[in-house]
Amino acid sequence: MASRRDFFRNAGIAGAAVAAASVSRVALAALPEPVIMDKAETQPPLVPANGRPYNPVVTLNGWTLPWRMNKGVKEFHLVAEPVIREIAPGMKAHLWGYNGQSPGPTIEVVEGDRVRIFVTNRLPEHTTIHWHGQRIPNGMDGVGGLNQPQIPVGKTYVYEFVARRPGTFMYHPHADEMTQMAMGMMGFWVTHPKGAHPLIEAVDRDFCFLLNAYDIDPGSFTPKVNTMLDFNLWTWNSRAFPGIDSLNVRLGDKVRIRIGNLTMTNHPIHLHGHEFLVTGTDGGPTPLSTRWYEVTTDVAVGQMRQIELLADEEGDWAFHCHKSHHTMNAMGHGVPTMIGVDHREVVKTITSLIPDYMVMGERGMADMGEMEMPLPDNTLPMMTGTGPYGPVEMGGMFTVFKVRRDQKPGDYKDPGWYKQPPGTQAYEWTGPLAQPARFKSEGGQSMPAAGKPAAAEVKVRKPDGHSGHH
Ligand SMILES: [Cu+2]
Repeated sequence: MASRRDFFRNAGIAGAAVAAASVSRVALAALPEPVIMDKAETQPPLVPANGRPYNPVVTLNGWTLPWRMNKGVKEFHLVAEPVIREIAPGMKAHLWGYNGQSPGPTIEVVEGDRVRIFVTNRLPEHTTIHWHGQRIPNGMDGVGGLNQPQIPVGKTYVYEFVARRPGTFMYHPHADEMTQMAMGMMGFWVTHPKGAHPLIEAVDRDFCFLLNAYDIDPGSFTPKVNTMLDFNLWTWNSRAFPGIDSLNVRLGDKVRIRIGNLTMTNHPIHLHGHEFLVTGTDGGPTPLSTRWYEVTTDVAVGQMRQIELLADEEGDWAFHCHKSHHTMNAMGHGVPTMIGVDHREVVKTITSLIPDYMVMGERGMADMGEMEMPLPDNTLPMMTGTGPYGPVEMGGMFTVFKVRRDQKPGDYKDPGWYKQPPGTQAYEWTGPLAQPARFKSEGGQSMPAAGKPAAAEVKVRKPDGHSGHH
């Protein structure tokens, strides 16, 4: 164990790849020693120590797997194994992943590289790895039973191919897929272009992460693997807000963000304060004629999107999935809308019967962000996080894109909260309020209401507690 830890200290934390010189001839004949990560924080970019040069990516709350160069072949060692992943401070999940974390480490290579990946199976069942999006020999495609036998428990298989196409890819099992992906088995893959590429621009910062989702009951540790759509934790690289690190850039940086979706629903990913171009998919770089500016791009199931922008507006800009229930953490379902219902008296009665009963949302749900209900062990508040001006009332797929004038080139550290210059922040109006002008007829001038319909309100509540459609 000690040697593995030393190896990791030298290779991973120092941010340097494993140089061929550091590995003995004897070791080269054997498997590359697996590098294990024990942290969930964003690790610094892994600057390549050998092979063709490239500008490395930064994996949000993740890391890049070091390799060894063996006679011109880049050798990686992935270990599929049970892991404990911190989803956010206060909640840990028992997942399956690779090399100590879920998702597994990012693999970065260069177009034309010959790559050899040793995959050791330390799971309690068989597995495989599929290299999503890549051009590879059919026998390396990793569909268990179709392209290869499953990798049995305790065995190591070798995948070897040339990374033919530059772009943004991912990897995941193609064996007992629903279970293994629900448990967190996945990772990112970036193939950098060999030299200048007409459709791939050089950028100052290059981020990547996977969209994933879990169904973990509050108070428990292991995802339910038979859930089809009703997940309750919406995560980026198996982290939920406020556990997702911010993306920290320098004013004027060209920024690329690569996103892959391995959940079972689509995610409209939205950035504040800037416009971006979709410059690539898992099919490769997009032709210039197909690019237009967006502030939201939908990433469908099994898709990857690569976006690029000029970070030319200073500030703390929200960056999140635009499905509002994806910026919330686990909550009880079937909670009725209580806005406008004053149930203070009712509560007294109910509390005498059910001591833990709690009223939710009679003035909207913002109370939840402020109060943070008492929680069972090992879960996250539904809405949480505190910014410089109060509760942020978020969860799940939410973080902050921080643009700073004084961020040093190559410095990915969190610069803290942005201080808006005086006179550039929304403020309270304290003058008199004018009465709004109103139309006299309710139907408008061209179509006045003929007669008022009788006021009626229908609420359907089924006996099992699920509300019907209103
Ligand atoms: Cu979403």
